[in-house]
Amino acid sequence: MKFLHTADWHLGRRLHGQDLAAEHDAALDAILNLIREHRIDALVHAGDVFDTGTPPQSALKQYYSFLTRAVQAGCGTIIITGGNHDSPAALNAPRDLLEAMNIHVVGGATENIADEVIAVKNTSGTTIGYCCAVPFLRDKDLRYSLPGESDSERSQRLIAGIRGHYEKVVAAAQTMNTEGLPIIATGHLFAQGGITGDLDNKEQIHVGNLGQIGADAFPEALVYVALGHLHRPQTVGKQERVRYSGSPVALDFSERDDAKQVVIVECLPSQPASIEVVPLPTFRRLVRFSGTWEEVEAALKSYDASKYTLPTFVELRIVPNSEGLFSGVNADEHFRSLATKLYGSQMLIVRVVQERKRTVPVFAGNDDTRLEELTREFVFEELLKREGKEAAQILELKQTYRELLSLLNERGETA
Ligand SMILES: [Mn+2]
Repeated sequence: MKFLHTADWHLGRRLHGQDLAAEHDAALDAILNLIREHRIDALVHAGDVFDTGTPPQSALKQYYSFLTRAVQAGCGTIIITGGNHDSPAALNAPRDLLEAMNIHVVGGATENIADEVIAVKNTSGTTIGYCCAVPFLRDKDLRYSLPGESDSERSQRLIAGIRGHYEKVVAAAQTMNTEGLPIIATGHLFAQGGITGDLDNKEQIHVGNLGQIGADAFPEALVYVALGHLHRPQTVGKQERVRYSGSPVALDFSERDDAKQVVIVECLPSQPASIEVVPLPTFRRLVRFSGTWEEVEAALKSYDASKYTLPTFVELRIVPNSEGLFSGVNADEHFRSLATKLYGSQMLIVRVVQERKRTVPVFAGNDDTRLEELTREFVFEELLKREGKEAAQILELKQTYRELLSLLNERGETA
């Protein structure tokens, strides 16, 4: 069984108002080429197909067009699992139709766990392996939260729930697998020791976080675990078989220096998986220039924008110089017109942040922290403390707040 592992496409994503459809198109074309070149039997998507639960029509078109072309390129089986950004209902809506083309969709945890086990078939219709297609597991898929539960109790409950889920789904796969074929799994979760981008992504990760899972949560019977959720490619707990493919395109300035790739895996019965990491080209460069006005201007002038197919997207972070003053000129206007003069349509400044010295601290004792570096939950807790709420009350309100966030998250209305 030879399959391609990818995740976190976030089709329909906009970055500070800019459409990322062009790099998505290019990355999907590159994946299709790999499917042909490497004679891939199956495509395995570990979640976050779309950026929101209600993706734009253009993103849906991209998705369906890709699926059709992947089948034409020789994919015998396609497995799509839902991530925290996906709406399970939206992803599942065309399930019966797609099944006719051997495209299997598991948008959310299924009522009968055996429904998450997919027989992977090649183009001749021969079963060559099994995939435990586990989507992002929501609180309600695991166990309901208990009143008065502490953070660590909650985390332990979730971890136990996730472990239990994998034990059950692998047992179901083993029952079906009378031929002794390789069994793999997917997952959309935050694994222990996982490296996220810089602070920009903190909020996103925390909202979708369901406690941290170690590599040992995945039964030994799994020859490979294809993970999604973290956008930077990495293995979990130094185990080669448990890894994140990462996102195929940079979705945020925090990912500007990350390698983008897919993983091609070949599994033969009773052998460790043979794993090949295949880098994807950078179609669009995301760049951040930070420093004083003068430093940012110098960096902008010395940049080489000619190396990439698509216009470079730039974020500027300007800090006050030693006199503590900005130049009197409007920064947005100044740098945008400078970029146009230097690079024409090859560069677009999508965001200019002017960092001012804060006069009122965000919260006591840490006057350098910027609001966007904090998680929502942290800010909420600080507010409760400031209002003089008691510890027990804070615990309860935090839990309600969390449930509310996760509800919103499920509807794709946030993060
Ligand atoms: Mn994601």
